[in-house]
Amino acid sequence: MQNNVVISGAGLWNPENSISNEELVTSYNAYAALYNKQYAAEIDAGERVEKPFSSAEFIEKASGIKSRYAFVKEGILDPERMRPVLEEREDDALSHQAEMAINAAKIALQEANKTPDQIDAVIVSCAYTQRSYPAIAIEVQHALGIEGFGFDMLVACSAATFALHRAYEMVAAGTARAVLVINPELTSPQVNYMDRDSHFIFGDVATATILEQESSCNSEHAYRILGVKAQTSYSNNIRSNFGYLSRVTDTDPYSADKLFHQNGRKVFKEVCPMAAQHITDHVAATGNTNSDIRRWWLHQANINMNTLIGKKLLGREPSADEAPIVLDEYANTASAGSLIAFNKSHKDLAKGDKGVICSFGAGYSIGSLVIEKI
Ligand code: CO8
Repeated sequence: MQNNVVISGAGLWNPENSISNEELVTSYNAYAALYNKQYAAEIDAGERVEKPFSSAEFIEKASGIKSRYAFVKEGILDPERMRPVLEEREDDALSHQAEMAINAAKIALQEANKTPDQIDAVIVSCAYTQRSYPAIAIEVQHALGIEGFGFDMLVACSAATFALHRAYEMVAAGTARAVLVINPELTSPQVNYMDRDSHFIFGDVATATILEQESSCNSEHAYRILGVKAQTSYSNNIRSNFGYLSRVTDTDPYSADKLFHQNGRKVFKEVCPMAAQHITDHVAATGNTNSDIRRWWLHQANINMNTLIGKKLLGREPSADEAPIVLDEYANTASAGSLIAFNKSHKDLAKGDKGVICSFGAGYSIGSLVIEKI
């Protein structure tokens, strides 16, 4: 006997600081000019590669990104630093990621009409956690006064959807009455702001979602989960070698391979057909066809990817109302993109409208939920 499971609340929090393409390109180009001047002799001798210049027009055209939020802006735009400046906090102070997570969680709790005593589990799921243990989820659980248990999950781009799947299973099985899933995507510390190909891609944000039994739901906007589907297929095309072994492999823990890097063209080519097929199969498995879907809350990595996937799903380009885009304001926020889109555009749906939340990217990983407004 399975419980019907609903999404009963969603929360979105973004930092105050925004960085435009123009600001980012100005600082990158100043850095590149400094670099090329400093290593002019080696570059002339063919021993070192000259840094190419970046362009705001390229970024917007190739990705759809116009700006991104940064948890801390200081340092990112400094050509002598090219990474944010975060202060280290004492062990007994709230951690950076827990702070982001709590900001989003409070909104989700309010939207779901739930108090902390009605939540049985907390999952913090994102592309990176700032420490191995204790789990950020347990810190959040403690700070919010939630009983039960919490744990962290890392699934890169699909961290949010895969965590929603785990929450769905717990609520369906009755091992938790309600679960709080949070995605504090603090990506800026892992962005290589010295790499023209990727310096513009990511932004910081936190999303949170409450899942609970349909029988206990008393929120204004709730969505029954009709099905969940996940798929992974190993690929090195999106990779970060950052990890705890750097200390013993005697390698530079801050070298470029320890930061986000990708073969963007290959990712584009390989992930789009996989994602479109995955979604079509999933929608069919719930007894629907793609034309029955009122709204598509898709992963937000690149606007051209979303257009292509939309065309494969519908046989035509989806409208902004059907498949909302948040990339322009938020950039790629690792796993949170589809949920930012959900947060910003779900309240206008009518009872019976169906939608798909879907992530795709690093791993490769694809995760989806088919939902219906109740
Ligand atoms: N300014 C000017 N020119 C540039 C720039 C720039 N900033 N960057 C590249 N170029 C140049 C290239 O060098 C190239 O020049 P040439 O033709 O002379 O070689 C030319 O522009 C075209 O470059 P590309 O072929 O690379 O350009 P694309 O049109 O393919 O666009 C994109 C590049 C935008 C990266 C695109 O390929 C893309 O978005 N692909 C999909 C990427 C994707 O989905 N990635 C998944 C991201 S992973 C994720 O979502 C979560 C991971 C975990 C989180 C990590 C947090 C840090």
